[in-house]
Amino acid sequence: MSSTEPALKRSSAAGGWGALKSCGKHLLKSRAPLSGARVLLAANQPDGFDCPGCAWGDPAHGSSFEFCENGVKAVSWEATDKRTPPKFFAKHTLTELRGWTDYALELEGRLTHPMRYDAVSDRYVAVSWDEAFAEIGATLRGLDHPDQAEFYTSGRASNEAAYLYQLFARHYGTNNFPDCSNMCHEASGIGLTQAIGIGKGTVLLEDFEKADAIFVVGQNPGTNHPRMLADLRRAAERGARVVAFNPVRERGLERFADPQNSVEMLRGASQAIASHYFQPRLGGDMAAFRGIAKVVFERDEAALAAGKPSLLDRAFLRSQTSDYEAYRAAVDATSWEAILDQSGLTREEIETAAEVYLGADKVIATWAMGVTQHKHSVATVREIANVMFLRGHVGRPGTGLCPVRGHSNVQGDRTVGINERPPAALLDALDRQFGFKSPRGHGHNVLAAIGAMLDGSSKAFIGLGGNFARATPDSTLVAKALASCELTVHIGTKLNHSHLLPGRVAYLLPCLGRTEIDRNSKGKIQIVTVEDSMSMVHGSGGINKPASPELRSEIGIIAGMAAATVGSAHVDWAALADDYDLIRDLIEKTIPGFTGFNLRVRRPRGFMLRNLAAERVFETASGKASFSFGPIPQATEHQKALTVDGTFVLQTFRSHDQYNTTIYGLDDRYRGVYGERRVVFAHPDDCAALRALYGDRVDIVRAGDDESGEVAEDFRLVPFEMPRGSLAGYYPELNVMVPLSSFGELSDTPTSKSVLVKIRARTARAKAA
Ligand SMILES: Nc1nc2c(c(=O)[nH]1)N[C@H]1C(S)=C(S)[C@@H](COP(=O)(O)OP(=O)(O)OC[C@H]3O[C@@H](n4cnc5c(=O)[nH]c(N)nc54)[C@H](O)[C@@H]3O)O[C@H]1N2
Ligand SMILES: Nc1nc2c(c(=O)[nH]1)N[C@H]1C(S)=C(S)[C@@H](COP(=O)(O)OP(=O)(O)OC[C@H]3O[C@@H](n4cnc5c(=O)[nH]c(N)nc54)[C@H](O)[C@@H]3O)O[C@H]1N2
Ligand SMILES: [Mo]
Repeated sequence: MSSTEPALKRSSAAGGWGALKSCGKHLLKSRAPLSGARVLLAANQPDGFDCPGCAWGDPAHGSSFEFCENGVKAVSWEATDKRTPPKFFAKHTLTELRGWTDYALELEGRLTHPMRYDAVSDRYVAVSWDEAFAEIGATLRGLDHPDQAEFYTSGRASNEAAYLYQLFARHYGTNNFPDCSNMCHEASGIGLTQAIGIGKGTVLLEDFEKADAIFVVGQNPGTNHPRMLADLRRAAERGARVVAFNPVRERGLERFADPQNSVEMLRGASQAIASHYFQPRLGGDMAAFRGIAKVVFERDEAALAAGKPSLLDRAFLRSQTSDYEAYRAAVDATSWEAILDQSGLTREEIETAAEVYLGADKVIATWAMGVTQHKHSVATVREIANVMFLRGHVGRPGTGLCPVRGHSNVQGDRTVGINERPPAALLDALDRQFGFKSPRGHGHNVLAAIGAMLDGSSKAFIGLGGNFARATPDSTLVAKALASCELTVHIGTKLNHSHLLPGRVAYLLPCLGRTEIDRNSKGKIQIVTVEDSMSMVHGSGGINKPASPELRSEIGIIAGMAAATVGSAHVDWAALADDYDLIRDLIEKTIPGFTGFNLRVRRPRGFMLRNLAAERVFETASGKASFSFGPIPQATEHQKALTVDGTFVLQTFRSHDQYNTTIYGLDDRYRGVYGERRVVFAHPDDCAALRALYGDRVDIVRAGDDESGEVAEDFRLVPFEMPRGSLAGYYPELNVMVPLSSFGELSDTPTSKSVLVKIRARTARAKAA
């Protein structure tokens, strides 16, 4: 790379001493050293709690604590001994608090009391739970129609909480379930359902021990799925190829030092992870995979011509797939010129990737937000599946499709009914079980919910966790949307920006976190369950004393609101909240796959939900694994940016010190950034050119079709190994740049990984400040 910049200061390997040091720091900063250290030992243990850090699976064998730096941060952040009691709110108006960063807000610690917004003093004031439930119920009942209410879920909610939540909303009369997954893996769910008949991955953790090649596409596991890195490392050690596709050179994908390996730690050694690292243009993955398919077909033809056996899994293609011929024609019709321009890779690179693919008997493909947050994400997911079908890499040990989920229970929430387009079978089952009539019309996803709040057709927002105002695109508009509501209710553990945008009636309801002991009225400890990325369902029980005696579980809060809104004639909400086994019995009766739920979940590692695609039973329209056969996009945002002078394509990603909108610290160690978050990464040559024009600190302005003139002010340019014409910066600071009008085809997912922007000199106002 032609670099005009000094070498970047970056730690040499992911994990290692840097990770250990960082853990100690976070335990201290969160003021949770003692309970924090104890609580860590219970993470992902059979009788402990499920780590809220990510959705990666737990090993089926061996029970030693899997060290994970970012799991430590997630756990200790919740186990802090800092509190935001009513007297904190007495001191600060919401207007004042809106001026704080989310980092500062969360640093204040755990919420302790149910609070109601008082518009006269512009403050939250403590109320009793009963008062809160009564007014929420009355306000919901007072709306003209249940479809005027939005029931948002963040994917940390347990199966039991999510099930009760959807039951409440459907009983009340709406399917409005905007969900964090709308901004996350929606394209994976849709693309996989089309391709293999189920919107989940087909891979078990054991498959990583058998694969010969693992393609990791659009994902930064070193930061976001550190426990996956351990599996990749083991695979690399036994000689499997790990092939990374990422425009940005991510340290965590390159090298990893295992903090559990003392010899390695002392020697400062580390293991190379990726055997191959390809840096496509943003949104260039579909083209790259199409290129791989092109090479595979070429090589197959050559093999056949030479009288050798076919390189394809002909038996699988013939008997178990549909539209193979159409796909083949689509690949033939795609020119190399288009593939190379869109992917930004060279023909040699694509041939190398194809050779790894062809050289492996068993291949796994994993992916995350680098694939799902573009306009053509569903098509990209399907293209990955297409390529995997060619050699039968699904439903065979050591092979499979693996969308790596984000929130620790985002997959489970969907399984138990958080779905704005519910299947009729689910609604029928609920109606039969409870004797009410569920609403049949489609409800709102995140984008539709924002639209409805903005145009006044939705008037109530209930948030089961999450930080809606910060996680969504177009932050300025979304703030307006929330504040214009008749009712806002947020169930959360710590204060965040969404809580500071009250509707006319507004409540902030504090709940137990996953690490905390949840006792029922008889003093019995209750457990909840979650489902990981490998469809394993297991129990989770807290071990810490609750942050405040006033806290209720999410389940208790939902039950309280529900009883006050729809009454208890059809559902005995209080009984369910007092015994989660009863909720699991209802899940067993109404959701397929949960036979013997209460028994099976108490087994040490829980149980796996049956995944038919993993058994090569494909519940698609054709009854077969289905190839897609559309063209690659005419032009990606990155290609467009390269043709317009001064325009860049921006992706928003996560730093090493954050969990989504929760900021743990201001460092991004693997990318060499310390003590700041308002940075924008660019190719060294782009960076030098921009600096020459505007200096080191710049503003970022929306470009493309968007005329809003939104500006993100005061970012420092940082050179990085990434393609020309692209920029990268942190979510959520840059969410103001993501327009509501730009979203994925079929998925409606905001295009957080490809936004057209321009760079300009700092504004006069900011310069003066
Ligand atoms: N510590 C920690 N863990 C987390 C989270 C967290 O914030 N912090 N968040 C959780 C959640 S909800 C989720 S969804 C996951 C997110 O996990 P990731 O998907 O790893 O999250 P991002 O940081 O958004 O990183 C996306 C990666 O994709 C790359 N990328 C961007 N565009 C493209 C593209 O067009 N093509 C390719 N090939 N690559 C691209 C980026 O350079 C970046 O490395 O992590 C979960 N785990
Ligand atoms: N620009 C841009 N935007 C993005 C993304 C991106 O890559 N770029 N990624 C998207 C993705 S993948 C996702 S998943 C969404 C995430 O969107 P959300 O899920 O809405 O956001 P989080 O930041 O995970 O939510 C954090 C809040 O959850 C609350 N919380 C924490 N633990 C608990 C708990 O146990 N119970 C309850 N009730 N509350 C709790 C705390 O109050 C905390 O402030 O953001 C999306 N937005
Ligand atoms: Mo996510």
